[in-house]
Amino acid sequence: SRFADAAKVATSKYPKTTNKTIKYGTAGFRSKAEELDFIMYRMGLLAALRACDTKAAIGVMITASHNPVQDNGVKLVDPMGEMLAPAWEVHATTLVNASDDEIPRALEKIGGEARIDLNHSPLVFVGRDTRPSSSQLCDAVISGVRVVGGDVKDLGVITTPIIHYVITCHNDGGTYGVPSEEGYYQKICEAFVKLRSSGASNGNYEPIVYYDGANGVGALMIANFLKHLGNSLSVSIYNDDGVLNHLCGADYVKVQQKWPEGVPRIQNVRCVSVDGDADRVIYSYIDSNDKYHMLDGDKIATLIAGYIQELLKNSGLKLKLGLVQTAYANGASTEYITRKLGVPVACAMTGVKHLHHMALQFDIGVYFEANGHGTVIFSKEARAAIRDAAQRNNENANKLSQVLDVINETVGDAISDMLLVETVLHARGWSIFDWDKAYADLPNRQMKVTVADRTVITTTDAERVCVTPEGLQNSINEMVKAYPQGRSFVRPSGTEDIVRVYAEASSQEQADELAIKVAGAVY
Ligand code: NG1
Ligand code: ZN
Repeated sequence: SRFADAAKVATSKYPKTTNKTIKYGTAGFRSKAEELDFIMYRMGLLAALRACDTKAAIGVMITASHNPVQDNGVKLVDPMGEMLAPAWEVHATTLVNASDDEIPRALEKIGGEARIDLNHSPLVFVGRDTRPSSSQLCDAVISGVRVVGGDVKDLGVITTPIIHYVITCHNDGGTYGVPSEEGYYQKICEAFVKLRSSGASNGNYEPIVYYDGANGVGALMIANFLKHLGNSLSVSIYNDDGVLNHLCGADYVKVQQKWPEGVPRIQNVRCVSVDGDADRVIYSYIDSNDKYHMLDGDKIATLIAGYIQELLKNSGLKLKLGLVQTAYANGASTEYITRKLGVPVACAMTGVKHLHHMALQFDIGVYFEANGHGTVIFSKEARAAIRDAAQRNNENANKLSQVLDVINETVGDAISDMLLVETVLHARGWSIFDWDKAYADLPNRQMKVTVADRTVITTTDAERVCVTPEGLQNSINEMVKAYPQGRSFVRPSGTEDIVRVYAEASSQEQADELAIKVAGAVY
């Protein structure tokens, strides 16, 4: 077989170390770093095949995002920056579960099914986060690509959103932007600086943020952005050399609802927390009464949607704006955006690929997970209409056109999202307090439950309703009834071997109580 070497290298350098069945999940493959060598190698093989299949460059990102430093993971990026196509998720699962000897046959089969052209010379971009394990795992990916004759462009330590951007620009011939890290900083920062050229302060808005880098790649990369921001925004960087995601970062702040360690606890300062690969962002602040407040993906989404809606209205452009959330969106945010702002809301399953897909139904789709992962996407027609009106000196369309350049449409980016939030606050003359008071979050609680087999739980209606095990949804309904403004749902995690429980109610005590009760019913 053409792929005979792939088996040889597997046996000698990257032998399979487990017989457990492993699945390509929401975030690709993720586990303890020491279990990943053989998976990485095989993902290198697969990426090369996918590149032949699409006749375009493919990306491989090595990261376990917000998970602890001992973990790692890998996910493939498709040619236009999308998540890997579902059929290839199945191929990934097949390839990873084959024995070392079966690799050539598995590759033949995948190649045959996809009818790929093996004469194409595959190109694969690889990138990795700052985990100590990432460099070695990256070498395994590179071996995989090379063994089937592929070329590698190693982007080194980089954020997830930058690799998505570079892949997109490379494959579309530079239409979306210059296909390099530097091109990314330039595009985004130039637009950001222009949008506040009349002065960096405005009303209650002060151009100062504290930045919690989660001790990861986000802490390194922000420095590159800052080189292009001049005096337009002052960013104090914290958490740039401790343990990754430990007691800080976007996931910690969101789930624990706590101020990140390592950032000075100063009242009324905006603190921006990113996660371990810088694709999620959460804001928080301490008010004048020393009370802690957290502004999550829902708050960010409503802020952005509200601003875009206003620019659209004032520009006279007739474009359909919509917001996409998941079941984790705070009930108060959904209420606010539908009733107060009159922007239509759709609910998608967890995982950005589902949100992204659903956002395509709008001319302008804002999508965010409550955990701070999200962005805004524009249809081709919407983009053309905005650029065209901007050229005809429509002032609001011109602003919108610059806002478009601050956004990474290929995938959510913590840093680009931060610059977008800062842009809206600046335009409105708002402090973080002004932003926060748009609506009050319903108190809520998230819990993890470990069960023998999480796949026995299946759901429908964008994960808001449990189908199996039988009777579970009825029990949840009964429990929820007892709580004013109560809402709760359970779903198996797509990234960890656990079941997640979510509950909200009119007080924190009640939300906690409801979550514990529902968790009890799952266990
Ligand atoms: P799972 O483990 O399927 O809940 C988590 C996040 C998702 C998404 C993925 C990928 C929550 C509740 N879930 O998925 O939103 O970010 O990880 O990283 O935050
Ligand atoms: Zn992440």
